[in-house]
Amino acid sequence: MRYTAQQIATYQRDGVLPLGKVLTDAQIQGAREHIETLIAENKVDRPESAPGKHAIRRLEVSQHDPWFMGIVRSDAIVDAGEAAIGPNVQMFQDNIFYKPASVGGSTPFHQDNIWWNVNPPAIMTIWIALDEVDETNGPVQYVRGSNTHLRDHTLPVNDPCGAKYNVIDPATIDRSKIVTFKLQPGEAVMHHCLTIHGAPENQSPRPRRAYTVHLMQAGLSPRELDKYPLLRGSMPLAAAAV
Ligand SMILES: O=C(O)CCC(=O)C(=O)O
Repeated sequence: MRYTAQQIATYQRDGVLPLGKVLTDAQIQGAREHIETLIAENKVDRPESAPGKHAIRRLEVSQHDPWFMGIVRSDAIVDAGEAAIGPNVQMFQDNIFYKPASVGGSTPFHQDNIWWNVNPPAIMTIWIALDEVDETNGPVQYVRGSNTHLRDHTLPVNDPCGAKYNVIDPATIDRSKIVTFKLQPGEAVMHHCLTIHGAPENQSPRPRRAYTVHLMQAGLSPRELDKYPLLRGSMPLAAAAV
C-alpha cells in the first residue's frame, strides 16, 4: 500500500493519520494468540493507573517473541514508515498495550520523544487495533497539530513497575483539538513522536488490545544499531561506522 501526497501532507500537518487495515486476519489472530502465551508465561507487566485499574504491557515484545517481527517487516508497516520518515527506515521498538475489559487503566497524556530523545525527531508509531476500538473501550486520543515541539511534562507518575516519570498535565491540553478513531481489528493509526496522546480507561466489557510498531529514520539512535534491523533503504555511512 502506498500513500498519497495528500495523506503525507495531512500526517505532517496533524501529526496523526489513520491508515486503514494493515494486518491480515491471520496476523490479527496470531497476535492475539501470542499475547495470550506471553501472559500465560508471565512475560508482561501490569502498570496500574488508579486502584484496581491496570494495563497489560509488554515493551519491546519482539525481543521476547520474535513472531512479531513478521509484522514489523511486512510491506503494510514499512510503507507507512516510509511515508512518515522517508526512504531509510529502521525499527526502533514494538510494544503491546492491552487494556483489559472493565478494569483497563488509562494512559496519561505524553509525547513519546520525551523518553526517546531522538534528534531530529524523525520517529513514529503505528498503533494497530487487535480488537474493535470505539469511544467506550479506551481509544487513543491524539491532540491534532501538537507535533511541533516538545511540551513541559510536569505531572509526576509513580509506575508500580518501578519507573518514576513525568507526564503532561491534562489541564494544559486543548481538548477542542483531540481526535480519536473508531477502528476495526487490524486497522491502524500512525502518529509522530511529538504528537501529544493519551487514552482513557477501558470501562467497557470488551478488551482493547493493541500492538505498536515504532520506526525511525535509519541510524538516528546509535543504541538501536545492533538491536533492530534496517527495514528499507540504507543505513547512513556515519551511523554504520559508529
Ligand atoms: O495504547 C495506549 O494506551 C498507549 C499507546 C501509546 O502511548 C503509544 O502508542 O505511544
